[in-house]
Amino acid sequence: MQYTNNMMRKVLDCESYDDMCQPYDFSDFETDHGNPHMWIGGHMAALPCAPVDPIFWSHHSFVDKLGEQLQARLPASQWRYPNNWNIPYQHRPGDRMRPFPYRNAEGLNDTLIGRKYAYETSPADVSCTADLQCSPTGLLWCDIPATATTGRCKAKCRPRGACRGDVHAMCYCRAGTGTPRCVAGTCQCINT
Ligand SMILES: [Cu+2]
Repeated sequence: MQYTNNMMRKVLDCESYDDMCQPYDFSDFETDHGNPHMWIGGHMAALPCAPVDPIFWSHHSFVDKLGEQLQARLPASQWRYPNNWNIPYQHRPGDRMRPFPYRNAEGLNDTLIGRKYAYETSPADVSCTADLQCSPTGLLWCDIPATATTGRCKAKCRPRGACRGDVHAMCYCRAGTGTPRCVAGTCQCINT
């Protein structure tokens, strides 16, 4: 969202996590991510309350996805939180990420923070006739109206998310967490 090809190229051409953060006080990664906060304005333009705007989550998911794409290109040895004398206060590896119970460097460790996110790029052409055309990894589905033969690729919902009728294809379950089912308008993962 709001990213040009050049902005994405600047991230994906970085040679390490540290490289992406340089210079620490004003990196392109930070600036290019910050501009949509200001253009959108309102809550988005104020650090303490930006997350109350729903678009915050869409924007930051994309920023995270860019980082994940760079990580996939680099050897693991280049994806380390920097530790040197010129890192600003509150950004050092051992500083706390308030209000969360984590330190900055721990943010790069999916196991430690108990979160593992998956990202999928929308197909260039979102018209579809089958789920597999939308999503090789299963995060998207093909929504075909009852009165049509072609539909559009859309994101699935996670457990407790809303779904329609008994359209099980709208629901997503991580591997090993059960079979996705739409039950009375709510996505569930059912162990069979
Ligand atoms: Cu932000």
